Amino acid sequence: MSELSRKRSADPAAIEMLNLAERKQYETIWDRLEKQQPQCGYGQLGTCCRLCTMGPCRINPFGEEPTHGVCGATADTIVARNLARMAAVGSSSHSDHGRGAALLLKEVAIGKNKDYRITDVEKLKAVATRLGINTAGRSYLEIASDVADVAINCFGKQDEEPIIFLQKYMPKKRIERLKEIETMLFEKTGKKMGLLPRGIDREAVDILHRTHFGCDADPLSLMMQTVRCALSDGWAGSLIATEIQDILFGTPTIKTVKANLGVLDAEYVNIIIHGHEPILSEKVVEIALSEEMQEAARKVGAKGVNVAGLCCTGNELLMRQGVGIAGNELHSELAIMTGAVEAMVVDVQCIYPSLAKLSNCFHTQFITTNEQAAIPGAIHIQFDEEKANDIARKIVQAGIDAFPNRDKSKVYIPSNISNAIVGFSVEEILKILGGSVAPLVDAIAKGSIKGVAGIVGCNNVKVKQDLYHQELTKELIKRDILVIGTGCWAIGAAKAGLMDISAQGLAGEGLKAVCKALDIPPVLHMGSCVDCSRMLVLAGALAEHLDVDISDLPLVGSAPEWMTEKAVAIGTYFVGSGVPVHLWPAPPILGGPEVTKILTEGAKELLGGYFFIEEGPEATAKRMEEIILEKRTALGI
Ligand code: SF4
Ligand code: MSK
Repeated sequence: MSELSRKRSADPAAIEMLNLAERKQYETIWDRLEKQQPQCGYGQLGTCCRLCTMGPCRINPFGEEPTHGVCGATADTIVARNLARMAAVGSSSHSDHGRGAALLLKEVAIGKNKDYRITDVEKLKAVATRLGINTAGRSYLEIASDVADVAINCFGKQDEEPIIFLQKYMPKKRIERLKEIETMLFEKTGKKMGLLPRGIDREAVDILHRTHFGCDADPLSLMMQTVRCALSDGWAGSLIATEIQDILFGTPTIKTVKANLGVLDAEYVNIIIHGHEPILSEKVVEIALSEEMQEAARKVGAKGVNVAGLCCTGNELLMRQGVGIAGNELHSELAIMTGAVEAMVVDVQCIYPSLAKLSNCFHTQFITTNEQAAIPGAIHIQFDEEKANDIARKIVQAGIDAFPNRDKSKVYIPSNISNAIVGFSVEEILKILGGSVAPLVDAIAKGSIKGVAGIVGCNNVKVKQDLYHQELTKELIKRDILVIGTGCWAIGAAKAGLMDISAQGLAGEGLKAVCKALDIPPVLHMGSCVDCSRMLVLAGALAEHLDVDISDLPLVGSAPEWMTEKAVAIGTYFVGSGVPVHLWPAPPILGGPEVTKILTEGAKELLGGYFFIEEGPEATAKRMEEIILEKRTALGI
């Protein structure tokens, strides 16, 4: 085993593949990180600006000249503008995903799209009821049409009222608190600083406008708009994606799945689906598993077609269809290197452009499908929801056609595979609790469960893959803190066996007893990145049950290996919802002392939620536990 590979990943399957990469000289994302060293210190601190052509400008972090950009912008202004733009991009990515789901629901409801259907009528009615849409005596298609209209309206409405989804899902106490902060800030500063989002598209455009040359230079005002934009993601864009995908494809139910590269099967045509939106991946799975395609695969000498997921679209498939997951984001190159992948099919987000070049070393068809993620060197098969069946057939056939070109001498699939119990939608959690959050609240009140930690986010090649995810998770459950989460963290936890029932043995006595009684692992998979909205809904249900604000609850979040702008949006909407959030690596804000203070101390006072930075799983778990204990004391439990 190469020392280098072991430094790069905590996952034994990844280590094997990294050894292979080293032997065969396949370039990986880890190699490219090395070539980037030393990385720019100004960039890491957030103090470089290239918003206009008088720049780029950089601020000296040691207080020497230059202390201002050419236009006079301070380090704090530059840091705040950069962070706001990150949140706007992250929110936009999630929300545009939600828009796609809403538009598809409308097309299905009015009969324009015949390739998709509504799978979960019960969820449709529940969402409609929550939104105040009449369901009595109406057909489910009529109801779906209205739900889609309400969702679509959240994107483009122009009035000043808060977005309907947020109004109907966010607990009243949190809405009131946000309103009070708006009023207080106005009284104190004379400046209008809104926190309640008016329209999903509007809040992102607002950031693009106010960060244009010569607009908002006030760190506080910039940060408040950042929170508003992020809230439009969590309580609307992402939430719309989750709720409508449940309606279209089914609300996840508890099931056992397989995780890690061992889900690939050398005797089958292996198709990996990577990206984010289940609109594509659900269809590819449905078509790939059809008898027609299985037979086509047998004709070329395979035993059939095997579909595996990767990243968040993998999480969507695993939650709803029980499809095995080949890995998280840092596994995407490694999966291709197994030489056993006939097609890697991608839609949007978290897809390395490097995959095109790497696929050329193999017979792998690297297939892009979305005009928002075209990648040079890939085979592009444009997806179109109205012709979904035909296009999915073409995609699967491309994989089958590649099978005879597989070079068997290049095939190496690590045998690592873990069992994971997944599918913890809020509906399933309520079901196992007997229909209400009361038993969970009781367990928290008694102290068998001290609190709940939500861990989310990516792999980041700067952090040893999965190590922080796994060790932090173990440290928390050992301390009787229930861990829930999504995204690439969830895949890391699944690969490490932390979502297996046997993980109960790693939990503290109190948490273990609760998990045994409910027959669940101590680490719950709640879905993809957009499904962080499920955690908000759960937090909202707990808060409403106790008639407190979310910020009063013993809840804490962490993104210990984060890297994308979407993670900035997620972290910020948790903070805006009242949840303290740990980040590692440190975000690019440390060059702006005022911004750092606003996001840590200021946010705590204003919002109840705030960011904190901590390095190392044990220190982080300790700090998260302290926060939970503080909240418990304040609640008098
Ligand atoms: Fe420099 Fe100001 Fe232009 Fe930014 S906006 S590049 S700080 S002159
Ligand atoms: S896929 S945003 S690398 S979690 Fe959602 Fe993973 Fe982060 Fe992408």
